[in-house]
Amino acid sequence: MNDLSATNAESQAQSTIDGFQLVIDALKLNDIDTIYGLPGIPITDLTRRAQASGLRMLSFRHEQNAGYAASIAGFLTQKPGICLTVSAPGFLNGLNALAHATVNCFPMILISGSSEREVVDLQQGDYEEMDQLAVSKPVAKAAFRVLHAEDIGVGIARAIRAALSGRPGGVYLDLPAKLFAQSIDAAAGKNSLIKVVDPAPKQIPAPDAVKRALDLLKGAKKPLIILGKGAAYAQADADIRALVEKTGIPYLPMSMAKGLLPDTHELCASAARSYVLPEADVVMLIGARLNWLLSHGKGKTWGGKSSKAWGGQKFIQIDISPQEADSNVRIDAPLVGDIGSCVAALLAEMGKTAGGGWTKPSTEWLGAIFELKSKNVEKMTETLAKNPSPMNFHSALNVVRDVVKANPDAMFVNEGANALDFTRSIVDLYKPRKRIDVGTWGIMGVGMGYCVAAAVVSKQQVIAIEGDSAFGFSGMEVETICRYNLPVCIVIMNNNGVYKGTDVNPTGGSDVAPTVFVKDARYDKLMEAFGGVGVHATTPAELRKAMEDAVRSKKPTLINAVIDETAGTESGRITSLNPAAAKKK
Ligand code: ADP
Ligand code: TZD
Ligand code: MG
Repeated sequence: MNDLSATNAESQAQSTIDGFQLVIDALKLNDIDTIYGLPGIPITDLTRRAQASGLRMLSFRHEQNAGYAASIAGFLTQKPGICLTVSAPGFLNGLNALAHATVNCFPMILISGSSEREVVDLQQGDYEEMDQLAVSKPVAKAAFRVLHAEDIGVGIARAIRAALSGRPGGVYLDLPAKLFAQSIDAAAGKNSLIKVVDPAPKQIPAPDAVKRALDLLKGAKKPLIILGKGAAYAQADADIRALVEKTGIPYLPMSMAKGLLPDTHELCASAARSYVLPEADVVMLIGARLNWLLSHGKGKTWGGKSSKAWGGQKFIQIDISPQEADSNVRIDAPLVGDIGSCVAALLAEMGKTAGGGWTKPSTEWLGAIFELKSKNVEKMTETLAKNPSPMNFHSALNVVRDVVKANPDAMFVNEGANALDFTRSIVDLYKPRKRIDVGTWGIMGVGMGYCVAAAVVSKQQVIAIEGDSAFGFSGMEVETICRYNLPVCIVIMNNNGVYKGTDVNPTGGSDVAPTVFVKDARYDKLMEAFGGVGVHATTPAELRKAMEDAVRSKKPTLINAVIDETAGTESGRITSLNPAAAKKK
């Protein structure tokens, strides 16, 4: 080869760009910095080249966990979390997390490689054959497929917009194997990429809707604000706090809205929940849906006479989705827009009249709440101070509560049944978006994926409180946590099973009952297998020392906290959702 032809070959090579590179460049152009995934045909080289190009490529042991990581990264950052999988089975493993993202209103993009279209569509039996686009649609907010390299820019731009705009959700992007190898002219390729401008445009509420909401609120005798995870997502923390404090209205944080204002705030009514829900006359929902978690806004929880009867409350609902209002009960004042704009508009309107034109709720209402709160807090303090042997949820969580108080910046992951419900009510959070948990579906398995994403995104210590069953769904990712040396402290509330460890097989056969696991299992040894720190803790003092060591050392740590196997109840706090025959205390 002479010099001239070598130069020609070089310039030709330089003047084309392939599908792999276009995908990477399109993501980078849109400030995506991390991919959560698992390699294999046809995306192995995509994972390698993503890493080589400076993207952080985090490999998991199961796609579901990568997907949950991506979904919560989306929640925490307001950028779509990216999950990358292989075709059919890898895609299906990721699909659970995509559905979870859509249901929870988290922005996420599941990118899966797929097999040859011609073969798939004729159902000729390709390697990992599946019509993934069709399968994804019922659980995705949107789904797209790209067939030509020159369309990659558009495909990724559409996916980003769909994930972030309006009510956020999970988007599927199908990239067939052949696409990655396609080469096009480099300049044209570069030109085809789109940097999405204003992917989540502000949605300003209509002035008359703002006025209607305020009028209703002003007339209230016993107003209540409910903050949901939409409010946490919106990152309008200062204005939300100002609204609560200026109006002086007591508020209830939903699980993932805990810490939006410190849980110890004087207007926090969590410890009087069962009083404020039926008693309130006007309730303002901010980024919270009236779904099962709020008993659909009616029934006995809300003071209704029967399980489906309306309790008489009037509702104001701030939500970005115009279709959310009236989904369960009448919404008297829907306020449609993004939470930041809506809350700012309420504050501005309030500020128009002298002195805010605002009178704080009656001391009668506030006083009754404070009184009940103090009583309940006192009762809880007593319970927490007990030191039974074996340890129970309360004595263990008393320790966790202290450690979280001392480390308010730590991210807090929580799943399980009793391990979830007790933790939610006992452990206070002090800052926004610190608590991430089972979400709208009450799903088990988010734990370790959430730990990885929380550590990576926040660069803070992560503390995870896990039921022993809950942990099992994603337990193998402790290897991932050790591999990336993440500052994650996992506490397993080990009560030998699902809800409790005491069920027996009524036939007397050798199989244990369906809710029971191996007794006295040593989850801590699992962590040691990968070089992490494993601790077996049987007393609050041992648990405290182990957690403090973990936070100090930042080493991946798993503490097997031995909990009284009789301590839990069936399904934790949601026993009543079991069909009648299965109910147990
Ligand atoms: P929780 O489970 O905490 O009660 P939900 O997931 O039920 O919360 O409700 C969250 C609500 O917040 C959804 O209805 C969603 O449309 C809404 N939402 C999410 N992001 C925003 C935003 N930026 N502005 C307004 N509403 C939002
Ligand atoms: N599978 C999935 C994906 N999600 C679920 N929520 C369940 C099954 C059912 N389930 C619950 O709702 S909680 C739970 C299961 C299996 C585990 C409870 O046991 P645990 O917690 O050890 O995690 P406690 O502390 O023993 O109650
Ligand atoms: Mg358990």
